[in-house]
Amino acid sequence: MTPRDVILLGVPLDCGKRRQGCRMGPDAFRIAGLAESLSELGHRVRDDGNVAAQATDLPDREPLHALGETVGWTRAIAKAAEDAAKDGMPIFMGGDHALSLGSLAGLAAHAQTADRPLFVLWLDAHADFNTPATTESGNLHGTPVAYAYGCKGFEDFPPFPAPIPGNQIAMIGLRSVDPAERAALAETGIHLTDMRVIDESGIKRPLAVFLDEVTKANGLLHVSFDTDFLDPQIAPAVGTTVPGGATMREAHLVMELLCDSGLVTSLDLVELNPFLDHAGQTAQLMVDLTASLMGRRIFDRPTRGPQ
Ligand code: HAR
Ligand code: MN
Ligand code: MN
Ligand code: MN
Repeated sequence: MTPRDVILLGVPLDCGKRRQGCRMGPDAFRIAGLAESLSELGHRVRDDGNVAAQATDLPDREPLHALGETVGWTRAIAKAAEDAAKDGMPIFMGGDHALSLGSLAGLAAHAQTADRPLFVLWLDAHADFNTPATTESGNLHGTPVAYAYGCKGFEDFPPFPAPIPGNQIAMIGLRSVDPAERAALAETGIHLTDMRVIDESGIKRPLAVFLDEVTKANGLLHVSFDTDFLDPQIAPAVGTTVPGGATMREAHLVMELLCDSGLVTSLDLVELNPFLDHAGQTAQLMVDLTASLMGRRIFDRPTRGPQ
């Protein structure tokens, strides 16, 4: 893989849901050796430290959890994302998935300036397609894709720059989708790959179809990796575990194929809750998956098997 200028941005945001612990994520990724793993692969890595939460005087509004704080973070992260995207490949070390309200907004602004379409790959058990109006939990980590798609209901947030059309969004790994999300998704054209499709036909095909579209459009590609995409047996450090997730090899294969494509321009690593981890196993797995995305290989392809 061609060496990249990687910019690590810690985002200790924990306000997207009630259960706390994701704010320890950035340090867990650092301690698990994210920067070192990427440097070893030949990339130029810069750790810009943590993004600071931005104060806001927006009051909270029931039943939403921590609305004001989340809007403040969204502004701060969007600014950091837009700046970092000019310099290289940002990797956002979360933090819960509310982080992506900001990363997507900043990257969409960057894409607009670069005059290229922004594509989004959402690796997640969940669709995160609720709006502040439809969410039953009030947890805003369940909303970033709806914000980026331009759904109504986000009036308290900064207007999303250049909403992303459905055919530029793919979700892979789905196994927990709320009724309101299912109804809303039906009309969007978003590429939906649930776990059953993966069971029946493998994870490679839906990914390849989407990557083809990114290539044809000369798009930027943002990958948003929710730790709960992975099966909880291999990734226990998640507040909202859903059984039946991606296996170790399915996840590595996705990252290896993304690496081969050369298309990825930014990455979120979110929902890691180190407080729930077993001796750093989930943090380490997320770092290893990122290394696969950035060029770590068992062998160079094509591999010669037994003749
Ligand atoms: N759909 C549910 C809600 O909106 C659960 C969302 C959980 N989201 C995450 N990230 N853990 O994907 O509350
Ligand atoms: Mn998510
Ligand atoms: Mn999730
Ligand atoms: Mn399409």
